[in-house]
Amino acid sequence: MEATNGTVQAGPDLSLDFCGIELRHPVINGSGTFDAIAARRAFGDQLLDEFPFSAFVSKTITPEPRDGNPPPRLWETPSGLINSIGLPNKGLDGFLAADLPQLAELPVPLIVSVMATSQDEFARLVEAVGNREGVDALELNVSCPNVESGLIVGESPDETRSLLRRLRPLTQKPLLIKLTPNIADPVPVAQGAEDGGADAVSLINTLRAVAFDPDKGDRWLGGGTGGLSGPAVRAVAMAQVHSVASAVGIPVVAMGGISTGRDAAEMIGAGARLVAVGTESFRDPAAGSRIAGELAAELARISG
Ligand code: RRO
Repeated sequence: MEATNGTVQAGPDLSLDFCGIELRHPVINGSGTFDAIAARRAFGDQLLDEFPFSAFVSKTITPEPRDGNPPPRLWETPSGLINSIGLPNKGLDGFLAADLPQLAELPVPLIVSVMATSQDEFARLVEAVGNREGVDALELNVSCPNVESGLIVGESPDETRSLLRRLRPLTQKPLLIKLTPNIADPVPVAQGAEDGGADAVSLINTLRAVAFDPDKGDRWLGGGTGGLSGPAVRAVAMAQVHSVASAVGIPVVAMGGISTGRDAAEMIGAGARLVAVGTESFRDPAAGSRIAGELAAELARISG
């Protein structure tokens, strides 16, 4: 198998087409869980030679800059992590000027994650980012648990369909939509997204969670509530991935506690086209490559 950076990797060929984008294996990162710009500073060009993912998903951007939530922003749970980061980012203009040129140098396709609080704002982001060279696809984040935005679009099938109908004509690039697990059933929302013209659905975002500090007599995280990720949520993600993949015709990107090739093989067996690694990358920045290697071995074993 020839990687996009020219290095030759041993093992079975896991390359695949995802929404018209050629990927060398099905393991990508979850948005906001791997800072490729900081990693390039830390590891230099070694990062480009050994990039752990087959595509890179950016941290979510918003139309205007945001500082994010006050600290503390992280709390470790048994087999999991609660975050309350609150979407700090440079805003659209800052992203286009400072981050996009650096992300476009990565040796893999780039998926830019965007979030807004109205259809007009989403449209502004999709028009500005979706027609830029170096951007291969967009992921619409309608599921962040850590910002106050009133109605979360991704909780309503009708709102989700209507958002996709508005955005679909604005770019030729594939539109992924990241779904929330914090509803009774994600299937109608996924179907609304497909109906509206989404090219793929990503799930799950984090599960709404709180850590309480009895000494303080208040919630631990500066933002109050947070989102739980890591192995603790994997069985929940599996249930939702399985039901959504059975109900829609568009590809599913599965994430939620994947930390081994076996976990990835289970999600793919349940109907996912791609898997995304998130929390595990905080422990091991090379986790994506390791999981892709383990997945190759696992799939070879299953197919006998
Ligand atoms: O920045 C965050 O706090 C955040 C986001 Br945008 C998201 O989509 N999911 C999450 O767990 N945290």
